[in-house]
Amino acid sequence: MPVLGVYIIVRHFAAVAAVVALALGVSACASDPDDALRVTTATTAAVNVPAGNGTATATITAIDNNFEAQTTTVTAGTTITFENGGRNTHNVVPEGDPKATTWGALDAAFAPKATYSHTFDTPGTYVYYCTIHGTPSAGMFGTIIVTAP
Ligand SMILES: [Cu+2]
Repeated sequence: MPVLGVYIIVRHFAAVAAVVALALGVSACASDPDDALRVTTATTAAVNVPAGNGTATATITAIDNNFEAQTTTVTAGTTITFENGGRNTHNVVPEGDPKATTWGALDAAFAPKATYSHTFDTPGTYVYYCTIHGTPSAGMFGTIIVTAP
């Protein structure tokens, strides 16, 4: 039946259109400030000091819009490099230090593809966030746990 065939084709295109609309919607949301406080899946990473005199390093990547890994555990003395792997400008700001005077990188220093490194010498828990897309406890935030060597 030709009518049924047309109906199936129409239904097929409707499904494709829905998928395309969904993809465009997701894409648009990537730069939408409204999704700044969306719930993201927590991720963790642990880095060990290499044997001998090697310098331990770790990388935390800012994507649109969260930090990967969200929780990073390193040994004191580890240099952590933050890289902006997203398309949006982000920043890395320690909790309680919104101008990043102790460590961190503000917007101008953390555009897409930019990197910022800091060596964490003192054991402790360091909460940081992006002031554009998060708070110290929601959205684009992360925790660095520095353990004693
Ligand atoms: Cu951000």
